[in-house]
Amino acid sequence: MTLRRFVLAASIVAAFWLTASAQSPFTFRVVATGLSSPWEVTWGPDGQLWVSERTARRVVRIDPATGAIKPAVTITESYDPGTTWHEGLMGLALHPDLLKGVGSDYVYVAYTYDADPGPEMARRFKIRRFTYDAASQSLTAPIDVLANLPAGTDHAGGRLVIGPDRKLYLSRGDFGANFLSNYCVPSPAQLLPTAAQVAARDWSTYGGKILRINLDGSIPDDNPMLNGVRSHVYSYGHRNPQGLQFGPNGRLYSSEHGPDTDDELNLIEAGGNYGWPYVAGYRDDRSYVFYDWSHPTNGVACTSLKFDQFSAPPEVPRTRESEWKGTFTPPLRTFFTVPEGYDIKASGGKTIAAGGVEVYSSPAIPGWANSILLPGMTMGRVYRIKLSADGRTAEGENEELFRAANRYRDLAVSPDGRTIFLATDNNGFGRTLDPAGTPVNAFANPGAIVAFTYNAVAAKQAASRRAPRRARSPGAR
Ligand SMILES: [Ca+2]
Ligand SMILES: [Ca+2]
Ligand SMILES: [Ca+2]
Repeated sequence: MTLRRFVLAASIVAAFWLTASAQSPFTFRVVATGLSSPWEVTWGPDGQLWVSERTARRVVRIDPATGAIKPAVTITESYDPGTTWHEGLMGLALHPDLLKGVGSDYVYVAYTYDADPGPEMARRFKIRRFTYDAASQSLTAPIDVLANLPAGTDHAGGRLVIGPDRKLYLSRGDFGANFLSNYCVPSPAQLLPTAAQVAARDWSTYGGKILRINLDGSIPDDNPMLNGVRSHVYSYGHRNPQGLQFGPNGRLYSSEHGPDTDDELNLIEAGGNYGWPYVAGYRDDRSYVFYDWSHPTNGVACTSLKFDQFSAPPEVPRTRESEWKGTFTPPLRTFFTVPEGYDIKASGGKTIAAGGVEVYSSPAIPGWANSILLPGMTMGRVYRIKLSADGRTAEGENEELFRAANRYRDLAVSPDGRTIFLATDNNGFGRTLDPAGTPVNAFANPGAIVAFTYNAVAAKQAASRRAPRRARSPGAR
């Protein structure tokens, strides 16, 4: 054996030992750092990771092997005041024919902007299409697909995907209505557009919705009729649906932030009403009651009331979940539904702050095919939820993965199914848990793309180490 071969063999053994000695079947690496609020990460047909940076207002392409960051465009019109995490450049979706040489090299983005040319601030949201120029590796020829969508300072949704039907799907939140600084703003989540509004291209009811949009921005002929009106609205009754992804089964899944309980995983179906603000999670009257702060009774002005997350004065109308008789589509799973009589104020919230979703469909990781991967931003981990064969229900326990002091905002899976890429929040907003479960607000890998790669050999060794464990006798503890 030559020295070179020996060194190579030794390094392979060392790498093998290091991998195998770790209990996890996944090896971790930092792919790229120095990003500003990476918000969407998606695998491109060019073998690059396409990333939107919410606060930097850029779309970048990142080489998953070297971490080299190649800016494709900066969208100066994208508006982010730097004081919330619900504004700026959010959604990013690649046309299914991108780089296939058929003249459809399109990339779609979704972002907040100021529609008022003067000093006034008129927050709106839009979908814009760019054409990718492979020679210059840049996004060119911007065209607005759909503009003048409503926006706010909170709960923006903002995830953008293209379905197998080649329609754009965009999630929109309720803009924080009836909550915190927006407590006098009425909830848009149950509002449906009238025929007159659609004719006038007035999209002001589109908060708390998932929209389905033709690639040219028009309303698809086969969108659901809701209250006798066809619009871009595909489903409604949403609070803050930040995750949106189609599975290979053609089904559309969404994650949604709940209030103090009941973040949700939903199967999105045409015309579905997902309950907000009348219902959080299941219609079970556990903990959540709808306080309609924006519509106080007895002639009281909302602005004269002091908002309190846990109790409301008598002038604020309240509706228990069971009192609302609307048609309701329950979630596939909640994170988490509390027991009867749970005291949120005393015992704390039970949410995970659900980030983007990915439908895992590869055979590469045994047992994972047909699962949802769902980051919990405040939990410093990713949840894996197994779906039933028909994709209509969630089965078994959640598996918790990739624990680190990171706020995982979004994820992507490599085509071989072995690597999960995760985009992380920057320091400055929010908190998460470190692997020991301690709350932290300084993160392990802020503003980064990190990767976990499955190692079949390490997985097999970990399994064989676990196998011989003998049953303990009852008194052995
Ligand atoms: Ca993604
Ligand atoms: Ca719901
Ligand atoms: Ca409930």
